[in-house]
Amino acid sequence: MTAITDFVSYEAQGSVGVVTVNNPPVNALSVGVRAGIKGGVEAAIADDSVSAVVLACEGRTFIAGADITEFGKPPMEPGLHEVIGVIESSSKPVVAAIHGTALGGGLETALGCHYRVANGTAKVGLPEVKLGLLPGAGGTQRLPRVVGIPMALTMIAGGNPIGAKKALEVGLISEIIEGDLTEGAIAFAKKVVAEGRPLVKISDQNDKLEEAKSNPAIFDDFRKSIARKSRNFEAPENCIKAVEGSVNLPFAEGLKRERELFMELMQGEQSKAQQYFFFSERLANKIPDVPKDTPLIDINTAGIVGAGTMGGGIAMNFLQAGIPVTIVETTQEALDKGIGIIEANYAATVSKGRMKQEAMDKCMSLLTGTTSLEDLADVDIVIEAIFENMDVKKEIFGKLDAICKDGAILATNTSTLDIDEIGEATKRPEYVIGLHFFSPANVMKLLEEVRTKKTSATVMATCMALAKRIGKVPAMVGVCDGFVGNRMLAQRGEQANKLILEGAKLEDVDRVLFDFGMPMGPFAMSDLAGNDVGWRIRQGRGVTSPVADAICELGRFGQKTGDGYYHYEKGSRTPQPDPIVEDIIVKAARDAGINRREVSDEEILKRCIYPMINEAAKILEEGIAARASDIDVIWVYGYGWPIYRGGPLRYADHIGLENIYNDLLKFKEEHGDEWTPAPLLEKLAKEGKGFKDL
Ligand code: 3H9
Repeated sequence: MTAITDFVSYEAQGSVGVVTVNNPPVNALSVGVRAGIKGGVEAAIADDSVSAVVLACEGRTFIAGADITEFGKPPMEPGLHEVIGVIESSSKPVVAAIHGTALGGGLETALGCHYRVANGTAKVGLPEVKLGLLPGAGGTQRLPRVVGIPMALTMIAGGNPIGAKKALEVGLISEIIEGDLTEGAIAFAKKVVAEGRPLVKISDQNDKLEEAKSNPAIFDDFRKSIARKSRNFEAPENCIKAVEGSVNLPFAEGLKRERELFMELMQGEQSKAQQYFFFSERLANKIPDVPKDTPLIDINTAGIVGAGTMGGGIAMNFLQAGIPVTIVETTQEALDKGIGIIEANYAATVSKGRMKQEAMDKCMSLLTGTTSLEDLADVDIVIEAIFENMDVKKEIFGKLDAICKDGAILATNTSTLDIDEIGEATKRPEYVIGLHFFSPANVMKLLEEVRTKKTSATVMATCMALAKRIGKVPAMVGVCDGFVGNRMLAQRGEQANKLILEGAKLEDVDRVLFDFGMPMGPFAMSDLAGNDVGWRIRQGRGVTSPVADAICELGRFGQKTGDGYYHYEKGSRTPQPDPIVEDIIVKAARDAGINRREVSDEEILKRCIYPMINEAAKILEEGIAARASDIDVIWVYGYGWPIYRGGPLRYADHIGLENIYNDLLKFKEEHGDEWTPAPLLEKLAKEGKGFKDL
């Protein structure tokens, strides 16, 4: 075996030269890998003892793409185009042997090969769009030539990978290899030589482009089909334009077009924010004071207390991950209702073709309902998901502590209560943790994990790993009112309510935040979640909010009652401004002695977002969140903050903390001390720094 570079080796195995990449963890195409593949393939071409080449990878995956850490740095030779050029123009057939995930530049490299084989669990895709980019090494020109325009558009502008079976069906790979992949790929390469099969250069193949040539509307139809999902994103449109280039331009020109469109995105703010977010999401997984090798508790079974909307949604995550769940309710009626809703949710997914009936049956078979807490004696983790009442929660945790086996984790889904206090209701406070799921719990990706002063490292590490297993993105925070997400949200809600009293129309507040990129504004969101939820919390705390309370007093709880801040026609979710609500606002303003005025969109945006940023600075100072980027993860995955703005604190850095600080001072002058800049924000602003420098 010859080492070509530190990351790539070459070995002739009989008549086949094998080029092997070994750059853990994901074989990203750093410069050493690029140089190694180029050198390896050149060595094979020069090696008279071999008549074909296999490109394979060590470790858990084939090449998962360009090395994202190299982005933004000066380019280093050889570029990926050059490497792929050497492969494609090789005089000996090159076969890519794919396992794990061939993604981005990894798939583009494989598309430069004359043939591709994969094992049965492999996935292939071009996810660059998720980094705010497009495939920049020929992917937008080669993929359409293999799978046709409609599928290429879906894969490139959508970014989701496909499995080996599908890849075989559409001709993206030639064979699925059973058994040892490299051996299978070598045998395949020998077959190519023995049968005198051609050196398939995808760049020469144009047949699959014909359909789009005769039907150019295919692109606009596709644009329309993704318009809602891709709102405000720049990358999907550039992806479409690049694929259009594959149809309208010769291959070499198409590559140039792809390059231009790629560079446009690479230099833009959206892609930088999305790349930042990629690493932030992975960083959030690591808790600074919990060592990487902390032993984990085996989680093979889960118990859930409460089969309401949250409990049911939480249960679904575990069931889909193949973890048996015992769900507890106080009455058989409530239990049947809760289980019925879980079943109906799955059935709806099956009917939309997004889940197989067998998968649903498997999930339902893992679910056991009971009205007895005692049935949780043997589970490895319990998640309590009942209504927000400290006394009741403490009583339940006391009981669970007595019932559950030693070493079982006791978690609460509370979004408001002091989990330190809940932990003290047990004799095992180090096993108590908050697992705050976001509604709908089976859909939203965020899991805000809340450590108490006593939660053990093992419990934290276990819950971080568990989150990944059940398809969630975790971020660890500390105990405070509202934790991180809702504490910041409360600041926004307060300003939104003040703005409508001062004269802003509530539909304008919602529009400004929607246009900024949020899925909806605060009032539409409240109508969706149920205005009664906040009303109950306010009543419990003895606080009032004139407009919100007046709306609830009229039974306007939101979409579920057909009226809230907006009116909703029967069966419709479209909010319609309602004069009754405008009257309520005008009256409340008059009662409070507020002179209403025109409020600009700019003021709405700043007044809603800057107090969140200010609050986040306090959260960081208090150590409630370990990193600014964790807060960004919480807002993107828990509240739909637009990922192309990276998160509230990345956005703050983009605007500049000095600018935000000056605006806070201006608002303080106009509206009072609640606008006092947080000391951390003030310090960073004065030092000309950002949250990124913490
Ligand atoms: C591209 O290819 C552009 C080209 O078209 C054009 C070029 C001209 N680079 O996710 P994990 C790190 S754009 C550098 O926890 P998993 C990651 O940060 C690229 N590092 O593992 C983490 O580090 P750490 C297109 C990378 O098993 C560690 O690897 N490709 C890269 O859950 C493990 O990652 C993509 O967008 C990278 N490309 O998932 C694929 N990828 O341990 C991006 C990962 O220090 N990657 N790392 O936290 C993924 O989707 C997932 O990582 C993957 C593995 C599915 C591969």
